[in-house]
Amino acid sequence: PHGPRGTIRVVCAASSLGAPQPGPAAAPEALLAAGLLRRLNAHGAPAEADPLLRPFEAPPHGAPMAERLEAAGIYLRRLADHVAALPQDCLPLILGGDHSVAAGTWRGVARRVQPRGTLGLIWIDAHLDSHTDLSTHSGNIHGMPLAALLGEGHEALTGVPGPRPDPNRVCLIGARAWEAEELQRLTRLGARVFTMAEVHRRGLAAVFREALEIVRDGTAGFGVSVDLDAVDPLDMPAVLCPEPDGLRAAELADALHALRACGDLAALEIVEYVPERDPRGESAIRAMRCAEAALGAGTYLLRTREREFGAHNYAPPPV
Ligand code: B3U
Ligand code: MN
Ligand code: MN
Repeated sequence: PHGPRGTIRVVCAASSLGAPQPGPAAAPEALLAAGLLRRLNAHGAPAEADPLLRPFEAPPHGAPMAERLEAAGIYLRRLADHVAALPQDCLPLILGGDHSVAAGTWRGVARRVQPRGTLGLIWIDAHLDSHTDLSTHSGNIHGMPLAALLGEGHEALTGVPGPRPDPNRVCLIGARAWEAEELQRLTRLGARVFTMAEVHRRGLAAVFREALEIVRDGTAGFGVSVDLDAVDPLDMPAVLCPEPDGLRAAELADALHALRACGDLAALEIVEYVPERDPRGESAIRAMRCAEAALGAGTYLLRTREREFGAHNYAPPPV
């Protein structure tokens, strides 16, 4: 009994507007070709994919920042509108693209949650992504989306329609490479940064449990944004900016498994995969395992299926 409702909706944010290279725009197609929908189905998570959402205008990667910001701003508004308009009882899975797409994704998701309250956010990343156009060292927009979501930075990014997440309900996990301005900003705003050092000390399971408590406390739902560069390059070399000493892929999938029990998971986002750096497809499989772990048969789907068929008529599929 798999209808269009109570399903995973895959949103293909095929943009590299925020990256120094075009690679990540090819990720959604590559992951679908590698069997993402079939894998989700096999895990009891009926899934369907929307057509690719590509930028209409993409200035060259070396273009001045003002041009890239303008193009990104137009794209992010389209992406946010697309996500906001998805049916209430589907669970969006947003595939980047580089991480700049998050500045659209989470405004759109926050609009879906808004009638019930605010949105919490878990940001799993080697980096903090909390620069503005004024503080950035690299000029790359994928280093700015979290600051933008929290209301700081260029209007092209901060002005995407939708509520901001409460910074006190934002947690970062896996950070190990940042510039001082970013950490200062997040500390001032009140976000919780679980660095890689803390993950090593306490273990990912304990850190993830605490992060879930923070983002679910007083919110109407929460999202998880997975930048695949959070994973150690030994396991996940096919990313734009590999940083040594990261999470093990299996450890991350284990932690994400906890999301199956979260009926208030509002969306999952997976970004920064670069297919051209993955000739044997191993990084793709590990990326897809994150989605399977988080979105396989569990409370979220059970709840939406119950809504569709009535609690007494619905038998969950075998896992
Ligand atoms: N903080 C650096 C590095 C970086 C951020 N996000 C990625 N890399 N993927 C910057 O470019 O802003
Ligand atoms: Mn990132
Ligand atoms: Mn990153």
